[in-house]
Amino acid sequence: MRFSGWRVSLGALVLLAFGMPHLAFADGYVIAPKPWEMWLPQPGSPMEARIDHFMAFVLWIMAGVVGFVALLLAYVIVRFNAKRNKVPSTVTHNVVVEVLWTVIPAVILLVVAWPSINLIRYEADYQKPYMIVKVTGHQWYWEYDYKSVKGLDFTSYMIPDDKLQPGQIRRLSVDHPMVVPAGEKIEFEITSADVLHGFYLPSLGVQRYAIPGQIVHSWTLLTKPGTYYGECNQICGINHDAMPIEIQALPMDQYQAWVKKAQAEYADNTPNRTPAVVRPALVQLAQATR
Ligand SMILES: [Cu+2]
Repeated sequence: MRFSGWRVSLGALVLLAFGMPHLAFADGYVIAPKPWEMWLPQPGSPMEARIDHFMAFVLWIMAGVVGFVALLLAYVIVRFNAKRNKVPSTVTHNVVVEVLWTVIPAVILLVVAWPSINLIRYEADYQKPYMIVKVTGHQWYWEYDYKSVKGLDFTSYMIPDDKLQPGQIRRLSVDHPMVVPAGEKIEFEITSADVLHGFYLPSLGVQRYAIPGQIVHSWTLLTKPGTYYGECNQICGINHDAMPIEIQALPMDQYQAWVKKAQAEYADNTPNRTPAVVRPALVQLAQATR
């Protein structure tokens, strides 16, 4: 059994998250970038929590290595400078030192590689999801096709700056967010209808290319009901910055109510091909340089 300790902390995280769902939801739990934010976003999924743990683990090892090398350098500069060391040493080999400086870095690499490979395996395990959403990148919007819900396939466009409502976030809020149940495993089948896009959700630890003609699998599990944001992070054309991702996680009963409503509402909202956000100045620029 790998990572039993991590599993325990994961369980604690899930317990913590589900112990207070009403509180969190009533507060309008939102993980979005903030001005001058310096650290990683709060993890919204167990995957991101594991990535954060692993990042801190490697960072501390790195800090130890950097500190040790800096101390050695300082010692050498002080102890073996030309003034204090008139006759230079002619030693060229020392078996003990050579074995140590080979074995210790190799052990450090193994210590980093083991949890790293386990994390990659965990990220790759998209099996047994509660539901599958097929995510298609278009120039320049996203399309979400709920494979387990008949007829639920809709487009998601960014709200243009001049149409923002109070509470919406500039260049992150969308007209139709992806809505999923909280606490359930969601599989993504990521693809593109035109060029390369990037399905990037920093607070959920998901970052996958959307490649035309290919399906790339990923998954998430949103621990708390709330709103989570991401962006296309693959430069995909003139409105690359206008295709954010908004995901709303609802408690299961609210999600099921949303599905009924959405099925009726989006029944004829099969993806249209009209770009909602085309900034005239940039389009003119593109035409002028064609
Ligand atoms: Cu894109």
